[in-house]
Amino acid sequence: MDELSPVRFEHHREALGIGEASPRLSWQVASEPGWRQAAYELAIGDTVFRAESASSVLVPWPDAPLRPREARTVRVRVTGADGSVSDWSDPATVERGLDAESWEAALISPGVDERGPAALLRREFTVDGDIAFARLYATAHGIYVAEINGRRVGDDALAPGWTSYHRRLRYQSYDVTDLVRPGANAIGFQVADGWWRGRLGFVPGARDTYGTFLGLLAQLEITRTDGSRIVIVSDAAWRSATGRGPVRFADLYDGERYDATRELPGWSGTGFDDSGWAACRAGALDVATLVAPDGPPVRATEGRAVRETITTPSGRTVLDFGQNLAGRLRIRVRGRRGSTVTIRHAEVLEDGELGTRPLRTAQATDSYTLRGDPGGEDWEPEFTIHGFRYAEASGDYDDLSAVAMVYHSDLERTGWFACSDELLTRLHENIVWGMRGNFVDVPTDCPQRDERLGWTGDLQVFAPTAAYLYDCAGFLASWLRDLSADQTPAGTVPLFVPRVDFPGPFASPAPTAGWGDAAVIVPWVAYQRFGDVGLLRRQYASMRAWVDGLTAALGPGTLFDKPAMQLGDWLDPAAPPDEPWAAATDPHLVATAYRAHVAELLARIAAVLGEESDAVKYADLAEGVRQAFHDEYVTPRGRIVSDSQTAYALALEFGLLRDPDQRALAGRRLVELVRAKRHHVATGFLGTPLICDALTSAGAVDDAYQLMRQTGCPSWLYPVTMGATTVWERWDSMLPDGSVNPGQMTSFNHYAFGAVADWMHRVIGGLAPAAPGYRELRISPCPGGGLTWARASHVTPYGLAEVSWRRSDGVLTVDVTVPSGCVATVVLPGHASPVEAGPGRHQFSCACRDAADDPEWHPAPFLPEFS
Ligand code: RAM
Repeated sequence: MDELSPVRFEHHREALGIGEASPRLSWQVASEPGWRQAAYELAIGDTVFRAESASSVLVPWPDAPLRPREARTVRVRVTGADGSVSDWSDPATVERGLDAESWEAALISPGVDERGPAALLRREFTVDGDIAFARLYATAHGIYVAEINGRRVGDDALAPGWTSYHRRLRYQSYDVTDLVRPGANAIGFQVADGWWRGRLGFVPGARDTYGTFLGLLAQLEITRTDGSRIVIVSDAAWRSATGRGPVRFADLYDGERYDATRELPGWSGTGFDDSGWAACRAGALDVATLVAPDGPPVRATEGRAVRETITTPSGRTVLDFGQNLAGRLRIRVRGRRGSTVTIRHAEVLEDGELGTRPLRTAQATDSYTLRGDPGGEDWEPEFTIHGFRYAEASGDYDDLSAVAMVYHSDLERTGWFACSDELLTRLHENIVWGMRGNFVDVPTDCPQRDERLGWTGDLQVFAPTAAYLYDCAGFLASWLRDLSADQTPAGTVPLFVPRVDFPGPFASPAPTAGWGDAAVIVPWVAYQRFGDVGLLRRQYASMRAWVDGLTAALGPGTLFDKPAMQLGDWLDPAAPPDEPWAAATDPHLVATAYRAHVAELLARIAAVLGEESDAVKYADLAEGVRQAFHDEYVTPRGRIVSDSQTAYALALEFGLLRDPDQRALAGRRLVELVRAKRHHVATGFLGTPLICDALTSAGAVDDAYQLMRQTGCPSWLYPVTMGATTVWERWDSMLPDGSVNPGQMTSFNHYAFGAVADWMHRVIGGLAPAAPGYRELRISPCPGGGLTWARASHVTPYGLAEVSWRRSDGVLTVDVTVPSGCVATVVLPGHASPVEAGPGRHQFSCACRDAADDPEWHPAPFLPEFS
């Protein structure tokens, strides 16, 4: 009979301490082909709720809302249209966190506060009676780690993560039942500067972004077997020490200095003498700003061994982990007490030495002073993170070994892709690593230099790829809440979320196309991929504020030509290294195209939400802006000002050309331009995600393949041929001679150009959503580029979908898996009439040209050759 997954609550991977009182429920069915769900039953505790419904994704919570702290166990079973009834699923437990009224704790700060070292805060307490279970709820101004009776609480890192702290401060809920005991207990916290007041951003000297004092809010609730509760809260009775513990210094950018000779054994246990410590100061905190997580925390997800130990030309020891990643080293070292090991991190080698210039001012240096244990000692920093592949170890020690611990938001992997071209497969792997390195609580541009900000434009282009590779629905939902919270009163979306108002040109956000548009595009993508209409509803006011704010500033049917400064098609290869905005495409053309596109999307969103008059209003707006675009930038026959690949790609993919002749000419012109560059990339952040789709829909999929398979610089595969293990910020972050690009911004781990993976999944793999949440799929692989096989698989909200094709002897064979509850439209190359496929596995085949027959394109340039 059918197998059912346990129920999931909202988008939580772990449903302990959730914020929702009525969490929506989802499950997946593994069914026989042809089976359809007709009804479901949810057993919540002892009560069963039945609904005649085919839905299995984000169905409404049928019971009374959860009260704060309340836990429920939920099981599901389904009835098929054929009358068959499944077994009950395994139980899944949900537990709500606290609401604003539940907080009794006070925000406390160390009595003596000192910048740099982690502060220690502690108290002892007694538990009388037997313990049933215990929860710790905590957050900080800074980043924290808790210990109870000498044992670490939880396995997450960099808590509470980074949100728009003054508007939304996330707290964590931990099950600490196993750490507390009847009788005497102690709890201790280390709190370090983190995002709160550590270095943040690229403006020299920028720190104290959110405040000047560290703070801790902690509430430990111990429930006895008789149901009564003991509550231990942070308050002025806690004791604190700063500058006494082993963490001498900790900063996200600069690294951590740990002196093991200064460890305070037993500091988080009972009987520790803290009489010399200072009393804590209690401060004020608006508990209404406290929020529970929407997605999983940051964790170590993998440890990577040293691939090679290198002795550099200057005689230094550099460990190569063979993979660029975000994380930190876990070392085992033996040596003399008091001697220090220093570890510097970098993504590349330059002239055989650690290449730290791309880090700009981030020091990315950790150090460990040894206790001198004869058997060796283990250490990993807690309060920092680095983007690196190489680590240089120096100092006075006998021996040292290291593992690179990979840290990112602990999302569930849901998407895979591979094909017969090893370089393309490696590119895809690099894109996955680009996501891993940058989905570290916030979607950052890069993980290594003095930046690491939630740049809105980067995520806007990468969101479809991200949503395929990992279940990031909760992660995106959280970030979008910050986006809304951080919009200006005029609706302007900041360039990076959480918003940081640095002095200088970034002091207050100005409307920026492609970046601010994340407000509409990211929720739309999340809706398409995860089927969450509730998210659209929640973000709707934010979307409208962005679009209406622009209308107020620019007028209804107008160009987006103010302010003068737009980021445009950022970092196209024509832009000089230090003028990344100076792209080939007019930035106001780009901005106007985005404005029309986003107004159109908002009209569709309004229709989905039943906001009929808004749907008309935004459709009119879109039409007006399209007309303005047309009047200003398009010739009657269909040439577009700038005459660049990005200009045509935008016009074609955003549906800005209504006249079929104009569209046809624009498509042909785009192909000419792509060939003129001999299939080298000529697009930046905003054109790159569209170019392959634009070629494909212009009927030139072979040119898209040629572009995709190009290995010369600039191209997607050029970095792969240079040994890249992640996606680079620039097409040529490393120049062909192996030197590092001289530009100020030269990251080797930026996901933006990896947005092309979405085309790989949908067009090479042939796996695309055709209705929200993949309830309907479009399966239409387009073999080409000499590939002999490809495979794309994705765990949709309904279960696994897979397309796998191979071609030989003029025959294309396509194996397809359609999840239960879904229907696929299968379109085979050269076959005009699509076929419908229901849940289950199917095989199709058709005549198809052989891989070896794929046109090898011999360009006859229409434009001067690319140099
Ligand atoms: C760079 C960032 C980011 C980009 C902005 C415009 O500093 O790294 O990728 O969005 O500039």
